[in-house]
Amino acid sequence: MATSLSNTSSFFSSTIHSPTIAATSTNRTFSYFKPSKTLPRKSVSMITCTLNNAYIPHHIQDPNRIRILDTTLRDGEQAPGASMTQKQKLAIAHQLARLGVDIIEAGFPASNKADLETVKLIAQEVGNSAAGHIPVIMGLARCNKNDIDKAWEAVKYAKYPRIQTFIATSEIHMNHKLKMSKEQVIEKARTMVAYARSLGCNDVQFGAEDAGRSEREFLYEVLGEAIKAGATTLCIPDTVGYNWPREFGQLIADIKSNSHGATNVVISTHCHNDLGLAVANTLEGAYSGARQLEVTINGIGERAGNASLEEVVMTLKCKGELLGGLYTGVDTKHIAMTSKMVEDYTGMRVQPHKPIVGANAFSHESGIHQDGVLKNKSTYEIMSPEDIGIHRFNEAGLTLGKLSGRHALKAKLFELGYNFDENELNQLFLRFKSLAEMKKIITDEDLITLVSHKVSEAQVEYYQA
Ligand SMILES: [Mn+2]
Repeated sequence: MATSLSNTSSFFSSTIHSPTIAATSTNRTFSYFKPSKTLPRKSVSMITCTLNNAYIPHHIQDPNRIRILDTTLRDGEQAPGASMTQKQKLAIAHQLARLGVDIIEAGFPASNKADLETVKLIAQEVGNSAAGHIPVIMGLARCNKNDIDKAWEAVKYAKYPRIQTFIATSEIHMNHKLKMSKEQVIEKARTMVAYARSLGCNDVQFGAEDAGRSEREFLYEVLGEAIKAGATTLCIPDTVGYNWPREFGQLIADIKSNSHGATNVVISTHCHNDLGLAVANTLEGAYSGARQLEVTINGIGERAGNASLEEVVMTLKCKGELLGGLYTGVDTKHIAMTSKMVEDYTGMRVQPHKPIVGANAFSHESGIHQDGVLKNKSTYEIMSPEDIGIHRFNEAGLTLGKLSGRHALKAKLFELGYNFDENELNQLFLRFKSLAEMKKIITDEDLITLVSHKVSEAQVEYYQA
C-alpha cells in the first residue's frame, strides 16, 4: 500500500522485454529486449488497491494512469451468437475484477428483465468484494428516464456505481434513426444526464454515439452541455469503425480543447474494428489525452468487434515509456485465463494467430527462429508468455515441424531426457525430417517413438560387434 503513485509506471512494464531508458543520459537512449529477470517485480494488486481507494469519477490523480473499461459483458455479448448465461456473466465479472479492470460495463438493464437481474447481481457481488480490487460497475441506458431508472436500479448496489447514458450525434443517426433535430438531441443529453445525477448517481458517463462521424462544432456543444449537466466521463465512440489513428487522435485532442469543461472530466475511447484499426485508434486516443479506454476480451463485439483488452494493455505495457509513461492497473498474468473463459462461454473461437492470446502467439517453428529463441528468447519475443499467465510446455515455446532445425530437435530431446552425440543426432534428424514431411506437428510421443527406434538400432549394432 505504501508504494507511491509516481513509481507505478516503471514497474508495470517491469516483467517484459520493454525498452528501458538510461536515466543518466541526457539523450534518452533505448535498449530493447532487456531480460525480464534483471528487473524488479512487485505485486500489481497492491497498486490497484491504492488507486481504487482514491477513486474520483471525473478525475485521475496520476495523469499517466489509464482506466480500463471492459465491455465484454455488454458490447461483447452483442456479437452474434455470443450470448451468455447469468452464471457465466457473473463468473466473467469476477475474473475481470481479478484482472484488475477499473470499470465493468455489465449490461444494458432496460433491454430485458434478465439483463437487469444480472447487472444487479454483478453490482452486489463483484461491486462489493470484501477483499481486493473493487471495480466500478456500469449499466448502459439510452437517453430516456425508463432506461436510466432501470440502469440505476441495477447498479446502485455497487460500491462504485456508474450509469452510462448515450445518444447519437451524427447527422446520419439523427436524421434516419432518431428523427430528431440537433436542438432536440442537445436537450435530451442535457436533461437525461441531469436526471441520472438526480437519482443520486455521482458517476455518470455520457456517450455521443457515432462521434467519429459527427459534425465537430455540434459534437463540442453536446459534450459541453453534458458536462454542465453533471457528466463525469465522456465516451467518444467510433461506433462504426470508420476512423483511422491520426484522425481519431485528433478528434480526442480537439474535444479536449474545444468542448467546454472537457479538461475537468475523463475522456474515453470506444473503438470498433471494422477496418482492423480499433487497437491503433484506441492507443492514439490515449496518446492524445483519453484516460479511459473501452475494450473487450479477445476483441469480441458488434460486427468486427471492439478494441481488444489484451492488445491494448500489452502494448501499453511494452511501449508505455514511449507513449509518455502511460500505464494501466491490469494484472496481466490473468489475461490468458480470462481470454479462455470468454472463448469457452461465448463460443467465439480465438484465431490461432490472434495477437497475445492466440494459440500460436508464442510458438516458433521455423529453424532460424527456433535457433534464435533457444539462444535468447528476446531474439523473437517482445514479451514473455508468463506475463499473460501462460506457462509454456517447454522453455523455448517450440513447436516441432518440418521447418524445425537440428538445434531445436536437440533441445527438445534433451528436455525429454535424451542426450545424443552429433552423429546420433544427425541420423535422428533425418528421420525426424521425413516424419515431419508427413505430419504437421511432431508431438513428444512421436519423438519418443523415433528415439526408441534409434535406441534399439544401437543395441543391434552392439550385439553385432
Ligand atoms: Mn460499441
